[in-house]
Amino acid sequence: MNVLLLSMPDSFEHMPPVAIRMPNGALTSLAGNVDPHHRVSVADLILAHRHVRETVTQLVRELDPEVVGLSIMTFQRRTAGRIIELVRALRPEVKIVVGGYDPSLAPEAYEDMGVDYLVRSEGEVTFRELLRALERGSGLESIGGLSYFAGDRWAHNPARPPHRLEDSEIRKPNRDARVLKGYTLLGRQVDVIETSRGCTYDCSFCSIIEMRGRNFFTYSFERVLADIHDAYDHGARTIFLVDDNITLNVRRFEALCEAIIAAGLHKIDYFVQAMTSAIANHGETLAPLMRRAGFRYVFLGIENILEGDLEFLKASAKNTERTNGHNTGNATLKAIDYLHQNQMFVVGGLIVGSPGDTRESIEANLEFARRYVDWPYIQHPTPYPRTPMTKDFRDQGLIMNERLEEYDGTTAVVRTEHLSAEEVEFMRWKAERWMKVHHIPAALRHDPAFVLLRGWRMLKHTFRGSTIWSARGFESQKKVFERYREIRRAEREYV
Ligand code: B12
Ligand code: SF4
Repeated sequence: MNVLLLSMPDSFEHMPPVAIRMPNGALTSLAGNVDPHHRVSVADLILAHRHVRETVTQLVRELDPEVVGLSIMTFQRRTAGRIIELVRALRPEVKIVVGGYDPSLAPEAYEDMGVDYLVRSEGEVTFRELLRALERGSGLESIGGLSYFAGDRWAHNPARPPHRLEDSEIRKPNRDARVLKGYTLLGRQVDVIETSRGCTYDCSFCSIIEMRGRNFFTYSFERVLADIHDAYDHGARTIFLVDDNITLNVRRFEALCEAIIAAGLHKIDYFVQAMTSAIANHGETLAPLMRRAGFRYVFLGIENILEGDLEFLKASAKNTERTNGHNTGNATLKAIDYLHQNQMFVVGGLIVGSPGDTRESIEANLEFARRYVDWPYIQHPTPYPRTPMTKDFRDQGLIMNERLEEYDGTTAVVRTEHLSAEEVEFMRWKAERWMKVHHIPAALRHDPAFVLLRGWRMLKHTFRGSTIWSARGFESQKKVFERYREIRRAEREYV
């Protein structure tokens, strides 16, 4: 069968396509796991975000797919709906399959969107079985994790348990299936790889637990190294490890760093997400190893520096430092220190705008970011489907905005007990732009050609809404913020 897999073009403030265009790891993994006789094409629409309609039209005409699959996050739901309409208009008989976080956690939202099949949670085996059933014309009732339109109603088969990843049933991704070009992270070709799936924590803002339960399964190092080699052979010089929480097993992570060094793959730049507690409690051995293995940017899930907010986010445990088996406070500063001592950059993941937040508590977090993080990744709590936090916000009547396309993490859609959503967003926006400017010298040293050629476009993007008048102080920052929000609204019209 001819299969076309699409990821959505919608991006958010901290991943501007002018500098960052990352592949979606789910689609190449699906492509690598269908039966080999199918012809699968993968198109990451972030690579064509200004020409979505034309690109999808051309792909559907040229590739003539019988099945089109879409990978969707919640803030991309509206764009997905428009793409589904377009594909249907171009090829009315096509079978449309959706998967990813949003369809898995809000399947009911897709029942009237012109979709034929919905794959819940992990997709490799379910999608493979679905294609087999479509080819043979056999029944769908026995395919775990599948929902489908059964003539007059939607049927939801029982869930498929998370895959243990230990056998070789889930094969490596198929990167040859990609049909668009231009992946980049600050000028270097970027790719994504996975070494594990799952997490055993239960942060209230995170979708992972509802998506797959609390568990942690790992791929063998042999597979991981082969995957890194494959990404390198396809041109990647920066690799993002998309594991939900690779630092759950620190000893394994250290062994992985050693394996990367032994395999000579440490010339690549790596980017990873980590818990502060893991880095603080094991940094003495872990951080130097990470550096030697090529890790350059570490996204730290700091979430918040104030204990009250951490409790609301249910993120205290993963931010706790331990000494001789006893809790000895917040792990953040120690973790940052270990990373900096080993010449790694900290991408500071913070969340501001929880119910109890005041102007002072938000400012304390912003000041912390100014002083200690190299690249801010500050977000607002966002009520994604079925997270525990969503229920809290709804119960307290604090959700101010139901336009899901604005649920991109940097648009405040909830208010606090003390501040409006707009005020919270304004405070973050005003502070964060300047923090980003401070990282330019470091980026210049590592990627001079990119920064010299593209730096001004990145700055223009970061400061969009500003004018000569506002720079000279003749216009208030509130006015610039309003203009920025207008521009942002227009950017969201991808199709
Ligand atoms: C890595 C990651 C990123 C990377 C993305 C790299 C990339 N291009 O892939 C970065 C850091 C850039 C990122 C950014 C964002 N992310 Co993010 N990210 C993740 C993370 C940690 C892992 C996702 C991943 O790649 N998993 C590995 C792949 C193989 O698994 P998968 O995507 O789940 O796909 C499987 C199934 O879902 C299914 N499937 C998926 N698509 C499809 C399609 C079809 C047709 C089928 C059949 C099946 C299928 O099959 C796949 C294979 O089993 C998750 C989860 C987490 N623990 O936090 C969040 C997560 C996906 N991100 C999330 C969000 C909100 C964002 C941001 C909006 C803001 C933010 N919080 O950072 C931005 C937006 C990015 C953008 N487009 O601009 C949310 C999504 C919530 C939701 N309900 O939509 C998550 C769940 C985190 C959370 N807050 O809970 N993210
Ligand atoms: S530690 Fe990370 S992956 Fe695990 S539940 Fe918390 S935010 Fe999600």
